[in-house]
Amino acid sequence: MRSLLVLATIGLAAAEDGLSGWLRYARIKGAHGYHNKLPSAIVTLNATEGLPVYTAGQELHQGIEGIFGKKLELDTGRKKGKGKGKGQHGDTTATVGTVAAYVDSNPSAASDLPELVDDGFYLSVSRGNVLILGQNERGALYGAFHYLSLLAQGNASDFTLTSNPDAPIRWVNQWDNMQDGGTHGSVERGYGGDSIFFWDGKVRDDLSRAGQYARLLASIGLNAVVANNVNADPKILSPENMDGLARIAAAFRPYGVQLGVALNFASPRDLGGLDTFDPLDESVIEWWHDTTDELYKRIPDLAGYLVKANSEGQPGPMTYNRTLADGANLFARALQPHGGVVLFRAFVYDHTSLDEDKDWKADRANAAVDYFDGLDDKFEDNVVVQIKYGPIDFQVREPASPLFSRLIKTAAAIELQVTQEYLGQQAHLVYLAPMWKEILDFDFRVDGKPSRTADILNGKRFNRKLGGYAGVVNVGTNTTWLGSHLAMSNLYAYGRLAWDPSSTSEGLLAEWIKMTFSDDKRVLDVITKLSMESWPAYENYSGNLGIQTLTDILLGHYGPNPASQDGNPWGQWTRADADSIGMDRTVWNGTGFAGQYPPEVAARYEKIETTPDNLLLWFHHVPYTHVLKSGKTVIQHFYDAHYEGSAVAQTFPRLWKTLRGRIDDERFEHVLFRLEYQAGHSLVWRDSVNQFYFNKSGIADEKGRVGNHPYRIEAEDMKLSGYEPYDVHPFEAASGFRAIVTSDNSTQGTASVKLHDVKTGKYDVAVNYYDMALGNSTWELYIGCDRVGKWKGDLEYNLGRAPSPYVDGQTASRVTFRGVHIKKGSTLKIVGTPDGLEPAPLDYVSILPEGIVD
Ligand code: GCW
Repeated sequence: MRSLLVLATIGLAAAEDGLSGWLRYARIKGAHGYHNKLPSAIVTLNATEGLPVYTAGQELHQGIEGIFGKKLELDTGRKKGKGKGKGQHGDTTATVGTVAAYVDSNPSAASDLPELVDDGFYLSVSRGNVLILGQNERGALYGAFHYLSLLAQGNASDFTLTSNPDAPIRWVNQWDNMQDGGTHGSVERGYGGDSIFFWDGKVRDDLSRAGQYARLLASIGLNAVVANNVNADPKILSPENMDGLARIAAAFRPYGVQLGVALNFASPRDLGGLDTFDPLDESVIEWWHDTTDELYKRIPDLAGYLVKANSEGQPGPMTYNRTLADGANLFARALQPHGGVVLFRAFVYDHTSLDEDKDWKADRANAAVDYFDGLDDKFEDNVVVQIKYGPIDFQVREPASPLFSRLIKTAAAIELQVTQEYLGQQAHLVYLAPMWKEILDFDFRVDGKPSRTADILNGKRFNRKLGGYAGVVNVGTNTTWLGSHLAMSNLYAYGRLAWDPSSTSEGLLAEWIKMTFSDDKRVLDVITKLSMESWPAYENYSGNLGIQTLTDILLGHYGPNPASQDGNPWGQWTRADADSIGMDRTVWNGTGFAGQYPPEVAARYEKIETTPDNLLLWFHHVPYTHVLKSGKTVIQHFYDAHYEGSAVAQTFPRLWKTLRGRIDDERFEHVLFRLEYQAGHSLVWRDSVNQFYFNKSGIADEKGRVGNHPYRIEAEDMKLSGYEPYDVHPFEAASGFRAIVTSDNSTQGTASVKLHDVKTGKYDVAVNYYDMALGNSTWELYIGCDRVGKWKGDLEYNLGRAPSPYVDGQTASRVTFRGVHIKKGSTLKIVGTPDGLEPAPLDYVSILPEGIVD
């Protein structure tokens, strides 16, 4: 017991599972020295248990005790505020409440207080006296979290700050299914475990994680969560589930986070038993009004609705030849009496009829602007059109969606994706703030005037009241929330950017690192470096020059598979052939997409010369030999970028290892495992994409690397017993296009080779294998009689990325044994033991001299 207590008070070496995210309130260095700069008591004004001002008091209490070991007196019974931050406690006080509650007791203070908008706060710290005032209760909580964030970063200096959110809509979308199973399991495109909200078709009994989630979200200024998937199950609106939703809303309420609900457009028919869901039909209108009233009876502060209509098989107004505005307004009108808003998604396209072979001008990228054409003045005031940042679908690089510049009267929100669907699924570190910033800072030049995306979203550019941000987050029951500790920087950055899009990517990272790990300079430097290099590296090894993430778009959206982009109606085309590549989206000769932008921008994208290299293939179809502004040809850029990007990924685990002992072992090992995996998988990406385009174009790599791997021994070239060669599909997902698999599912296989050409010495031995989600094969590597290592094919349990049953670029993985002593002429042997339907597949072994990775 005693030792437990000691551990708890030191708080340093304790294992951490990530559950409190950046809100750890961990003791900081020299904590005691701050005590005289801190308040001695907390006073909450008009606090009601279960509402944000009350929560703010609790957080301040808990936070200051955690960070500094100073226990404050907490006075929650106070009805009236006192003088500026001074309590009756003799010395210093932190006072927290709404402006109204404060002014009520100090009418003369009113003139000194700044203008606050909804959710804004005023914070003043003066020699331990702290005044935290919110425009509303939620704002007061935001102010408290802000103060605590500074304290956790070791900043207790005097200052005053007025902080207003840039935009009112700062929502989270969860794509949580009510039922596990189906094509996506519990959370669609979620890589952090099952839904924290739903199980077995119902709202979970235990919603403690929902409350903890709301706490994290409130601390970064996010104000609503749509808990169920946009591919919505009509049953979400059954009376029992409405009761369940009310429980979720209750779990959120102490943090000022409101609940939103995603709707299935056909609910009046599929749940309500009507014979139609036509948005202009009286019975349908009435059904939605009644249902909305029912919901508000249970959840008076419901934020509103989110609707995906006429997209990817979902029903919508166009089923009845009605417009998208007719659809959106149906919900908007039902919500108006209650003050709710409807976020209506612009992600509308037909995934069944586009044909790139028949029609050079067909283009999915055109869909949103086409479908919303002519509707700008047709929407009710409480409709916000929610637009994905790019015109296709969360790719590693897209131009900003032109729809932002086409809706002048209609409010807009940007949809960003925190869950890394196309960006490594949290098994790869990819810090997304720099990418989001590029989109938010993009200037559309509407009417030749500055028109940054962020200023369109906050309503300033077109004089609108509503607008903002929606982030697809998809946390799950995993204690890391997203499946990876480092991925949480994306959630942090998302919330903070929605509050203030002028924040810098590095600045946000630094805050997050200090609160999540420590303010140790080395920790700060290493995580900053890794994170800031991660998006460019991922872009380099996944898809360059605006060609999109060259992933398997028909399966898990994870591993490389460039061919899957083309030849299907999903419209994520590259139009790669033997000579040329890229989508011609020009007006003069292509799909016309470039013309959807305002004239200045349209003119820039229309011409190759003025299109930036990083979007060249998004807008233009060019020969592989086309020379870029950089002076390289397109194909050589591909080769080089894939080598450069994967080389950067090799540095990640090495750098991370320098932090051993500077952060707790639990998180250290968890992250190291992922970074090692990423380094290996980045090589799979590099080789697959390079092989693919080499094979297509027949143009050799000037530097002689592609297809030339002198340190590799292909498994299919080894002496096999119980193993047999296997042609991999897609071919480029295997070195030499082939792998080996055990001859049946129950007998071991052996692959061996005599190392005649290897000089005696120390080597890193890397083995590339495939870890399918069909079993847990075991592999053992021997050099001579010594077993160098043994590993299991259990990544499907250890990495959250989408599971796959195939031998392909998604399951291709690498394990490396370092510093292995090898004698010339010794025998290398791998014994594979299949399990379930996984036949211990092997691709190749690399015997690498020090400093070489291939
Ligand atoms: O990115 C695609 C995803 C789908 C998703 C859809 C959407 C919820 O692959 O899983 O469905 O977009 O955004 O609606």
